[in-house]
Amino acid sequence: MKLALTYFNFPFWRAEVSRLALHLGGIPFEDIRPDRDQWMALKASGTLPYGQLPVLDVDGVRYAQTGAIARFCGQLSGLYPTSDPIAALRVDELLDAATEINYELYPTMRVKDPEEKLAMRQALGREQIPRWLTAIETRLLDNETQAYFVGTQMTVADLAIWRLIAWFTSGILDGVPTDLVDKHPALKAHHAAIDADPRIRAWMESHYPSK
Ligand SMILES: N[C@@H](CCC(=O)N[C@@H](CS)C(=O)NCC(=O)O)C(=O)O
Repeated sequence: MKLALTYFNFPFWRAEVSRLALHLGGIPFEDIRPDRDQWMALKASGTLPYGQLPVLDVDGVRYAQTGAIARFCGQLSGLYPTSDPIAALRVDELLDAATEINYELYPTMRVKDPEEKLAMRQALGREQIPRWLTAIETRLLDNETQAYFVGTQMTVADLAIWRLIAWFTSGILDGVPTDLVDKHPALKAHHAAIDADPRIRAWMESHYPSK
């Protein structure tokens, strides 16, 4: 099976979850990272099913949507519970939660006025994001091990939430406090553990030396 995953050259959860799943599973894939001009050309080409990234080409056929791609890559790489529908349900739930949290932030990215943007982000940092973090942390606490969100092994849900939290705490979102996760010790510990996984560290250091 020939795979090509296309997304921008930064470790945003939408693509990193699948890039890393394939990498950790030892599944060869072409890692395509368009620059701005290539992205504009790709968008204009009409070949993106929903006009957005990420997309995954499988034997020349193009597929889209973050959650669908993450599940598929997770299945190929052993990071998705293919023989346990209940565990799969929980992984799917977390991928969908990540998508919804992401959508909370999107409107703020289109706001031109810096003060209005800051106020929107501060409100999200005070209300919606802490609520989402509490909900996600509860899922982690509900799991038997708490080392992972589902079962006793890493899944794509762990990778998705790890990168999502890295986004919130990176400081790139002006107005969103970078210490939000400090009030969620289990989530913070989970994040630190995934971040310190030697295979993941090696990937991050080789692809994004500053992170
Ligand atoms: N529903 C899509 C949303 C993907 C999405 O919003 N991608 C953004 C990049 S993070 C994008 O392509 N934005 C450019 C655009 O919409 O023109 C998914 O789940 O993958």
